[in-house]
Amino acid sequence: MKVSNIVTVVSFAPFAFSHGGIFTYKIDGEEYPGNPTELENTTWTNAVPDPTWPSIQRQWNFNPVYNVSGANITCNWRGTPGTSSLHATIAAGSNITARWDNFYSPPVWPQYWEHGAGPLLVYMARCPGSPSSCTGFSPAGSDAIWFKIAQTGLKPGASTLSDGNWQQWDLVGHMSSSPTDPNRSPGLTVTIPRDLREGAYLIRHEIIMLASQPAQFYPNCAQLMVKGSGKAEPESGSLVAFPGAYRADDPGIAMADWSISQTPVRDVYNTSVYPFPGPPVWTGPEVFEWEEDGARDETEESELGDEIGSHHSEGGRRSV
Ligand SMILES: [Cu+2]
Repeated sequence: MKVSNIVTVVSFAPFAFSHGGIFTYKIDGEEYPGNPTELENTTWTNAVPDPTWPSIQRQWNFNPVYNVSGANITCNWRGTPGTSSLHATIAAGSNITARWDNFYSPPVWPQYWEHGAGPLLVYMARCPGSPSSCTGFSPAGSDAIWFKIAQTGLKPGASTLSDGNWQQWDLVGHMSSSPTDPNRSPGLTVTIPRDLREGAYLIRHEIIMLASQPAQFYPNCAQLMVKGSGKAEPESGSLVAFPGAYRADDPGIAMADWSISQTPVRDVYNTSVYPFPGPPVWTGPEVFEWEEDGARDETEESELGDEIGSHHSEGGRRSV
């Protein structure tokens, strides 16, 4: 009896422990801890967010979301702010870095993400009011308020959809095999559009895990107070609702399958193009001028976030 219990636990552990989410955000060198309390205080399968935890992050659950039409696709479960609802101040044009953890217990530093195959996508939504505030605001599927600011899929030169060919693998997961390497999981850095009108915004990071049927979605939301003199707001064609932005039969979602990492690679995964779900990336009204007159190169930093935004802005295709 005892032996069979142990065997069960050991064989189940890799699946039970290979989920997770964002555990920290970094802006201008300042660290904003996420809301991991539910993972430390309760069992893995019965996680309950602690609403008293002060954080910029919305409450969330460690398990993946499977239903693109359900309420949890918006900002995970519960997706609501805690009683201490904080906003992190960030200047338009600045970078924010998110780092993921699979919440192995005991925690292993540096933390990293277990999955490899699938894209990373980042959205923002302006919260209502004047001045706008995200406290108490929970967007619904009827609110077409989300715009995509960045997405990244396959690594340059990748020719199949196997695990190690994705940016997910390097940025948030397995870049270094040494557990003590501080660069093991550098996180995902993106730039807030530099002309974005100031105000309170939700930022929604999302990992889609494609080595599963159906696909697994890991959305995490956090509250930002964007400062700046810009006046830009995304046009309606760039705005989508969650739920609503995705369909289970979108090509980049429907392709999900456990066999994605198997060799030999199935024909359908023998490709250098990943069809991102959702709208095109919106980085502000000037992006096309910059590309035409070449000034973009002078004004853009070489930050990863800009690369992600600009290289993937045309119809969601990797254009490296
Ligand atoms: Cu998982």
